[in-house]
Amino acid sequence: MNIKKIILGVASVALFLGLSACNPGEGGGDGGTTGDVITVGFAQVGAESGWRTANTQSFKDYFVEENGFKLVFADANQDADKQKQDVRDFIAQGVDYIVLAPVTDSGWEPVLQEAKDAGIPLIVADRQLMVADDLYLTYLGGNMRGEGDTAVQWLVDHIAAEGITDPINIVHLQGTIGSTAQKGRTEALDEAVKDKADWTIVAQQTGEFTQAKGQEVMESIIQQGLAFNVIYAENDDMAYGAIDALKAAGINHQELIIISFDGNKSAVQMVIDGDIDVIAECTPLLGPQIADLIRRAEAGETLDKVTYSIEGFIDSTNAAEKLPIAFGS
Ligand code: GYE
Repeated sequence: MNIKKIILGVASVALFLGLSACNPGEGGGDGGTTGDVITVGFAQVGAESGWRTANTQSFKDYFVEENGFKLVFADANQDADKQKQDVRDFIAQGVDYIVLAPVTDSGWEPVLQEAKDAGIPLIVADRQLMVADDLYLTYLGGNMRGEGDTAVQWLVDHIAAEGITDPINIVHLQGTIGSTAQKGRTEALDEAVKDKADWTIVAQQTGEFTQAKGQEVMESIIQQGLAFNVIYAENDDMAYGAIDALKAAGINHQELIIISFDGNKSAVQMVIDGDIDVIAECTPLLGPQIADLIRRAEAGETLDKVTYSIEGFIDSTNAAEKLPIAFGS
């Protein structure tokens, strides 16, 4: 079942890099402002994945003085409680804007209310929040449920195109439980499985978006002797870890259908090499686009509440063309 064939249907769309119009030195609220420079506190999730590293770099590269910004960076180390404290520290410092990439999506009302009371606009980036609209300025990032649907639809099309009649037994490696990245991608698969008599999730466990945990979980699944022919890994790093575990156990991973998310350069190369079958894209290069939103807010524009990145999928039909523009390493 080593099948890397042409998938018709959904056209994949180039990553939206969205370089903003240059308008440096504009505006700046009060408190924390140095001259015309806008001080932005960025509450980042952690450093768990290649996606995250590229995301952090995108902010650090763009939010510099020559672009009219000063970045104050906080790393929550994947700890949702620490992250709430990080945001409170930004409020205490009186930064001009807060950008929050939330580890998980709940329990944010009190902190967001505090930011609002302090008059500090807060932009949610990368992962969404389950809060009332008036508690934040805007959201920019991936449509996680959409990405999950893209991956599931690819599998449906693949099964049809290849005439696969075997039951579909899926190992599901989930991201950080309670993050919208996990919830959206998981819901898409769960719903699809509910609908299809011959699809089964044989194991569903978090690998916390890390390579090490992805490998560990896969090792234990192999030890349990479960039969599976599909791996649905909610990011590239867990897919790398799972593949390492399969190789170590002498299982030919190229015989399986491996589905991943993100689109790091090495993962795109693995699609070309036949190690991964499809990646649902998710761009981490959000820094310049967030800067653009801040400039527009400074200019008094009313922003859309939600802006989703343009995302498609990467498989054998387009990986070679995606490789040179892929993020990270
Ligand atoms: O897919 C994963 C990272 O929130 C979209 O977080 C992000 C996810 C991304 O750790 O690699």
